[in-house]
Amino acid sequence: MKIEQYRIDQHNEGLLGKHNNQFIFLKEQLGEQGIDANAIVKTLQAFQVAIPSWALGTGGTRFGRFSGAGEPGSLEEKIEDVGILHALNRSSGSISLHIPWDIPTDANAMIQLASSLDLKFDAVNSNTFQDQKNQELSYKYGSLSHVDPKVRKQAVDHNIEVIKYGKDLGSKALSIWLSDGSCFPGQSNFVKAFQNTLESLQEIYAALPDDWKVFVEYKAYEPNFYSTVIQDWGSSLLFCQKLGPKADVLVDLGHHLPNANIEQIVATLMMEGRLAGFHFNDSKYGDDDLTVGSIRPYMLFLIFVELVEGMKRAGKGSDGFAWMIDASHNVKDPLEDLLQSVEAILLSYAQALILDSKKLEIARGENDVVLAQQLLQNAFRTDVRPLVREAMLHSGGSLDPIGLFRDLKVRNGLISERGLVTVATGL
Ligand code: AOS
Ligand code: ZN
Ligand code: ZN
Ligand code: ZN
Repeated sequence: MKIEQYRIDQHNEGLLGKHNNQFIFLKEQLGEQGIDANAIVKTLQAFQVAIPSWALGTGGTRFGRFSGAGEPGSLEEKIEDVGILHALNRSSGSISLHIPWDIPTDANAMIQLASSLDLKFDAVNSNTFQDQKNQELSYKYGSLSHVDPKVRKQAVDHNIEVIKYGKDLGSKALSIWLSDGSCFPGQSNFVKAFQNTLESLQEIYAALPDDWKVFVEYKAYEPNFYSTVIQDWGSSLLFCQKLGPKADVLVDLGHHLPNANIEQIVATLMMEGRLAGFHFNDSKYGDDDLTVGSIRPYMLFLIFVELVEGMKRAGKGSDGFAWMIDASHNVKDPLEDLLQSVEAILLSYAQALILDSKKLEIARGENDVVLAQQLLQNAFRTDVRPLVREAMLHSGGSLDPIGLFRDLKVRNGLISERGLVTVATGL
């Protein structure tokens, strides 16, 4: 199933009058504040967020899973699904694969299919948090940190194999999320676990092609509930610093202890030039993997304020970082949900882009706390949806991606093509 351009254009025609009125009104308002709406639209158009292959099917919890239908059963179908999203919003131009959930047996065919849909391959993800069929040694007690060097070697070899798959697809980064840790006090020697992990990571690092990066993701807890080897941004940064310049810290929003000041973490990592990018999602309690912006949109905005500042300081555009959605959904259509997530990311980015950062700096210098807060909240409370819509329109996307997805009955089309296939994904 492919969404033809004329369908998008036709649908846009009906919405254009209303959209133009809203955009012109906002453009005038912003113009009065010295902000160039067209420049912001261009910046938004350049922002691309990767879609993980595992978010395209209905997720579940350890209590069960309520299947969706017409979900992708093969890598080809996963690529096609991301193609649908990208056709609609023109902001989801890449797919992130998880090995061995997605083994690209014919890399050239996958590249061809992806480029016919205007897609690239984002970072490849390794998996040493599960045992696979016919796997010789178990990861029950860890992988890169394991007490047994043979298990560590197996995990290192797997990561090196993932790099090879990624190379064939044109990926430029390996993402490592390590579930290693312990469930009970006394189970693990923290120092040895760190050192074993470092040695393993060093071997993986040595196998990275010159133009590659390795992203080191941290997570406070789960599946281990007492300790995690790479538990926080400090541990992750420490590993990256010891590894070298090709290693950077990956921030997954759901991987923090409650109430952590994530925007400050982001500012610090950017200051050090060690932020790899993001796994976007939202959460109320833990690693809930909910739709981006559904619970704490103000926090997401504050994070984007730091990102915009950090990008300016580093002289980098949004293409200098790896942005990905890492969410999973139990009750929604995964494609509709991903459209909501991408929109939420762009909205926060747009709000951060209209912030008057010069005035903010002056207010800070004068300890004018009230004004500083007001500047932030003015930006956050501005309805920037016309900017995001204009960006999608200019890139050939839809003014109302979810509306069009529903009008075209895309899910029904996928069900008739694929049947009631469902895939279990998400952690
Ligand atoms: C797990 O909690 C992490 O977010 C990882 O990024 C993981 O590889 C991904 O969510 C797939 O399960
Ligand atoms: Zn993640
Ligand atoms: Zn996670
Ligand atoms: Zn998760």
